[in-house]
Amino acid sequence: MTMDNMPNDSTAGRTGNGLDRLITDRPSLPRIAVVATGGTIAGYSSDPAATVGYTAGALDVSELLDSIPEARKMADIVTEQPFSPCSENRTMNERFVLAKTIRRFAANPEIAGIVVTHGTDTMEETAYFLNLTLGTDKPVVLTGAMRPATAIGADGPANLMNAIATAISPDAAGRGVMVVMNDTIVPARSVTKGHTTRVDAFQAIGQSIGVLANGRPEFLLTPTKRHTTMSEFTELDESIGIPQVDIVSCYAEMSEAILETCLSCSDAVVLSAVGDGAFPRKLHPLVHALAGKMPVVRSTRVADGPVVRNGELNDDEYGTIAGNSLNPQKARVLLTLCLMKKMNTCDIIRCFGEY
Ligand code: DAS
Repeated sequence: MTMDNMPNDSTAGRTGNGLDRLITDRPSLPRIAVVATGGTIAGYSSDPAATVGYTAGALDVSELLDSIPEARKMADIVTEQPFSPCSENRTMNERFVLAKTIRRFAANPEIAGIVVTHGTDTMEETAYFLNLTLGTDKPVVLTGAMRPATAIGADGPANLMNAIATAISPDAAGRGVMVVMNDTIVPARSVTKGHTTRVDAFQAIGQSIGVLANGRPEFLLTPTKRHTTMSEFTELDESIGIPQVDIVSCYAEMSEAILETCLSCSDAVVLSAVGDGAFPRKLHPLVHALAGKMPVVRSTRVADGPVVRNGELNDDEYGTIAGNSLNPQKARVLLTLCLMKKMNTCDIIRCFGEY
C-alpha cells in the first residue's frame, strides 16, 4: 500500500495513532491528580538489565511524569507524594491517609480523576480498601510496574500513561476503583498479582472490565458488587483504632501453634484454607474455640473460586464465616473494616455476600 491509497482517517492526526486522537479531540485538558506512593514504578538501578534487586520507590513522581511528556498533553496534572516505602510495608493507617488524600482531590470539582502509583506486591489490597472506603464516583485508578524505571523494557511509563487515559475517560466514572496494568483494566475486587516478575503479572479473578489499545480505554463490563458510592465504609477513619486481623495459611499437617497464638494476639482471623475452604480435621475444635472469641473467616489459598457457607464446614455450628470469592488478603481488608464498624457476625456474613 502506498501513501496515496492509504485509508483517510479524518479523526486521526498525521500518525493516526490513538494518542493523537486523545490529544486533538479535547478542547481543554481535563485535570487529574497523580498520587505517588513508591514501588517499582519509581524504582532505580544503575544496571539497565536489573529487574530484581533494584531500589524501589527511589524516584520522585515528577521524574515518572517526565518520562512520558505526552501525558501533559493529555491532562493537566497535579501531583502529591504522601509516602514512598515498598508496598510490603504499607499499613492500614497509611491506607486511611491515602484515602483522605484522594477524597480531598475528588471533592475538587476541577479534578476529573485520580491516579495512584503503588507498589505491585500489595496493590490489590490497597485497591480493594479504596474501593470500600472512597465515596466518589470519579475514576480512581491504581497502577505500578513490574520492572524498575531504569530497566530495559520498563513497563511503568506505558502503565502510567494508560492509567491517566483511563482516569480522564468519561466512561470510567462509577465503575469503582480500578487497576490498570499491561493494557488491562481490572476492578479492585477481582484484581490479583499472579506472577512474581513478569509484566503480565496482574490478572482478574473472573473477568477484567476493559482493555486499552492505542492509549484508549474500552470498557466491557461494570462491577456488580457494592463499592465506592454504594459502600457503608466511607465514613471510617483510623482514629477509631485499627484491629489486628491475621491470615493463617492452612496445609496438611499444620500445627495448632499458629491458631493458638491467634487466640491471644489477634482480633480476627482469616483462614487461607485449602480447596473450597477446608482445613485439617484435628484443628476443628480449635477453630470452634477461636470463632467463639473473634470473627473467623474461611477463605482459600486456591487462586479462583468461592468458599460457600456451610459447605466444607458447618459454619452455623462452628460460628465461622465463609469468605465467598474474596482471596485471603482482600477478606482481611473487608473484615478489618467490618470490625471497625463494630459489626456482629450476621452483618459480617452479609458484607461477605454484598462486597
Ligand atoms: N516491593 C514491591 C512493592 O513496592 C515492588 C513493586 O512495586 O513491585 O510492592
